[in-house]
Parts: sequence; C-alpha cells; structure tokens
Amino acid sequence: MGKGIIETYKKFLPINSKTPVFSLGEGNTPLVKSRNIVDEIGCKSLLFKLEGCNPTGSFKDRGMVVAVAKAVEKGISSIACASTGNTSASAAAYGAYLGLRTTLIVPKGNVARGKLAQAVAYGAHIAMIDGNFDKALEITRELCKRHPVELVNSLNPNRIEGQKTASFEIVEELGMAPDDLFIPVGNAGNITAYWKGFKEAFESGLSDNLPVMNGYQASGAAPIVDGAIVEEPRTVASAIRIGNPASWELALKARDESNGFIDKVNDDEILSTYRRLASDEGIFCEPASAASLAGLLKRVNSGESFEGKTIVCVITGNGLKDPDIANEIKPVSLNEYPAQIESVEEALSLS
Ligand code: AN7
Repeated sequence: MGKGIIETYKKFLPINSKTPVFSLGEGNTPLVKSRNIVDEIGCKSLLFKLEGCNPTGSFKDRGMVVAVAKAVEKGISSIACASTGNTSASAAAYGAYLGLRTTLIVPKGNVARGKLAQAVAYGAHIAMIDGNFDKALEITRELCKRHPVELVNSLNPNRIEGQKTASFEIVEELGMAPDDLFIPVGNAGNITAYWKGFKEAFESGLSDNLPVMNGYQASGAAPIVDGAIVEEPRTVASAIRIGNPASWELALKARDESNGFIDKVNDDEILSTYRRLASDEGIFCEPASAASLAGLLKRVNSGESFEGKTIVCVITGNGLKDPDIANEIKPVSLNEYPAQIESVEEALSLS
C-alpha cells in the first residue's frame, strides 16, 4: 500500500518497460462509512470514497500520474491543461516532481483560491483568460496541436486509465461493486473512468456485479441533463462550472450501459449537503464534491427507496481548496475571550 497507482495497478494500465514508475502517493484513498446520513437514506450501507485524500487534494492525481508518465516516456518535457483548478494543481505537482514545464490555461476569476495557490507554489506557468473553462480547453487543445506540448486534460486517454483505478479500490474493499455509485459530473472524465474501471473489474473476475452510475451536474451548468451546451455556466461549485463537457458522449454511454441517471442539483442542495457532510460526517469537501450525495438525497426526498443497497458517493476534492466558500459557513460559536480560564470556561456551555 502507498506505492502509488502505477506500481499497484501496472497490469491494468498502459505501462511498459520504458514507462517511468513514480508516485507522489496517489490512490489508496479511504472508503469511509456514513454514521449519520445513512439512516436518512435507508440503505444497507452508505460509503464515501475520499478522493480529497490524494496528494494534491483531488482525484485528478490518479490520472495525472499516468498521463505524465506517458509524456515522459515519449520524451516530452512540457505539459499543459485547461482547468477549473484541480487538474491544474495536479498537473503542476507532477510537473514539478518530474522537472517538466507546466502551462495552465485557466478561466480568470473562476478558480478557487486554494487551487490557484497550489499551482503557484508548484511553480507552474499560469495563463488566465477572459473566458470560461470551455474556451480555455479549446485554446489549450489548439496550443498542444501547434507545439510539442502534451495535453493532460482528460481528453488524454491516459488520464482516464489512471482514474479508473478508484473503481478497483472500491471493488477490492467491498468484495463487490456497489449497487449504486453517485458522482459529480463536470467535464465528465471521471464518470467515464469509473465506469471503465467497474467494467474491467467485472470482466477480470474481481467483481460479479456492475453498479448503477448516477452522475450529478450543477443546475446552472447541466448541459448533459438539459441536452444543450450552456454558454455561460453558473454554479457556486466552480470545479464543475463547465458548459460543454469533453466526455459528454462517454458519460451518456456510462449512464445507458449501467441503466443509470444523469441529473442535476441546484446550488442550495449542493451547499446544504456540503455543510452536512462536514458537520454530520466529519468530511470537509469542496462544494462540487457534495453534488454526489446531494443527488442521492434529492432522490430519497422524492420518495425513491434504496433499501438493501450498498451505495458509494465519490467525494472528489478537499474542502480547503475553496476557503472563500468555507468562510461563508455560519460558525456554531466563534467568540473572543480574554486569555483567562474563567472567561474561556463560558465557551464550554454556550448553546
Ligand atoms: C472536485 O480541474 O474539470 O466530470 O479542470 O475538480 O471528470 O470533470 C475538475 C472537475 C468533480 C468533475 N469534482 O469531474 C478541472 C476539472 C471536483 C472537480 C469534478 C471536478 P469531471
């Protein structure tokens, strides 16, 4: 354990004798049992796959380590991606580890503060554009066509290969695939990767079943649900503020092959679930990550029964990524006291 996903899942990945094997400690993330919200869902078991525990605080590290390894194998010394923040933080970290030049194209004003701080710290070259993520991705694709630079967005198939390993971990830990998987959807790479992973686990005999895939977009950025490109995607969850997902068709395929759903949750549902995950379960994630459980709660509230089901919600990123949204949470109590035991004692009994 702790060997990283290239070493651990070599035989499931496009790794050969020329591929460099390295790791920042990605993968092997916790699958945590719900203690409180599970009762409201009425299922057999509810589990959270904590992808915020990856080295840069999001699931992107699983795919990035493979994409970067394959770039280095090809002799490429420059990588680039467009990003709403987490892909860029991850690319910058692995780029720094391998001594690559990392160029990030990001939508100005649309990247959470923690993510931008990471990219700066890792020493990336950052181009902020006056446009949204979709425009940034369009430019980055063209940039990588014109120059000897490796595109490390999830359009790069090696990203999907690495990310599928989360499904293997879930299957190994449960001894089966869950009945239902709930997952946030932005550019739709992750839902594509999880489905690929579950299918491969099934085909190779690691599991005897396949899950129903349940993807959730944010209401103001729900092109897959609404069936049309969203020119100006809007949601508090900046990670999934995406109007034209690159893996749109593959997400539909995952939905249809698994008899699943892709639906949307609004910002109020995302934020209330985000707060509840922290206060009721001890899991502090970023807003986009709460879309998975928000989707499940929405279904339960509309009367659907999940009795007897084993359900996994993917929690894609760490709460510290977006300190500005976190600072809007109303403290239970947060007061100032003189530095004396008698005064502070009062804090013990405040309601
Ligand atoms: C926390 O970093 O697209 O559906 O550029 O950061 O695979 O896009 C981030 C996406 C969910 C959606 N949760 O996953 C990026 C980027 C978090 C995320 C998603 C993202 P995809």
